[in-house]
Amino acid sequence: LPDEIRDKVYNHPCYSEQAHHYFARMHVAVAPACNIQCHYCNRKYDCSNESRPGVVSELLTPDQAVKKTLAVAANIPQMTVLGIAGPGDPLANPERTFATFRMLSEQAPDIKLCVSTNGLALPESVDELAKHNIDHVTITINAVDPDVGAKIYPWIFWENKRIKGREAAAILIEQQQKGLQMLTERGILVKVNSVMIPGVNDEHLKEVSRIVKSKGAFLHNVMPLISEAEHGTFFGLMGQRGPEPEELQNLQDACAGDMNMMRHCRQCRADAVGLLGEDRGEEFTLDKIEAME
Ligand code: CLF
Ligand code: SF4
Repeated sequence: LPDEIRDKVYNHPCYSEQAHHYFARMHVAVAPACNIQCHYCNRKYDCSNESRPGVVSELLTPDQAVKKTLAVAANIPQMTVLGIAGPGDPLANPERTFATFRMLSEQAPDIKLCVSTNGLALPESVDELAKHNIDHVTITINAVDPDVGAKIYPWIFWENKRIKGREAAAILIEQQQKGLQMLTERGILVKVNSVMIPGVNDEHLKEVSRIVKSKGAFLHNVMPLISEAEHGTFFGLMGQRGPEPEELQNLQDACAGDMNMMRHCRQCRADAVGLLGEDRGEEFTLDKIEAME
């Protein structure tokens, strides 16, 4: 890797396979609202942009989030990255998300800031992201074809209107691709997350991988749809299954021909704390942090 990129990834546990053994990340759940609807989301829980659907995260104000981040950083020295990944879409909550980033870049300049988004509001947010020295942005891209997208996204909220169907998917896809290009032009590393939905976008994700690579995405993370009855339904129907581990691996292998693939994602929750795969969130809930003071 060129030095400039190595500097950005060596201590980011999601962007470097190596790093995830030694460096930790934490999420603060400051972003409750969302501007789109995904069929696999039931809104009561975390965004599966990044997070395991079906978990309720501790929702914080920006001030509480800063307090929590500083307390965790004081207790977990390997904590290098603070991410905002839900429970809704961070960029659909710009005041809360950017207030958190602004305070942290002043009070804890050594912590890297990271964000994950569905991409609808990304183009209008790129300047602000760059202002906070954000080097890592994840966009969840499940389709590049509006006909496929329409099967995944029933509607978006766009220019004060609810738009449905193929038209909605086309706008979302255009915004995602535009945002991706704007970020890579500025040297911001982009990871693309895709949710693999058997029979809906599984074959199509190979094309997604080729296209995002050609636009400069650094890493592609294909995650399995987690479908359990209590997490809601897909298309309003019970029984949309998630992929088998072997199907997921075959797709990751097929994409790996032209793209760096992330294979160590743990689909962490919107308030996760610690090394990937170890969740220490329970040790650092707000009441426990207040009790430490
Ligand atoms: Fe969080 Fe996401 Fe940043 Fe990582 S998680 S906002 S890029 S700091 Fe990482 Fe978790 Fe997988 Fe996300 S393991 S769900 S890829
Ligand atoms: Fe749910 Fe996330 Fe989709 Fe919004 S982007 S509808 S929070 S899964």
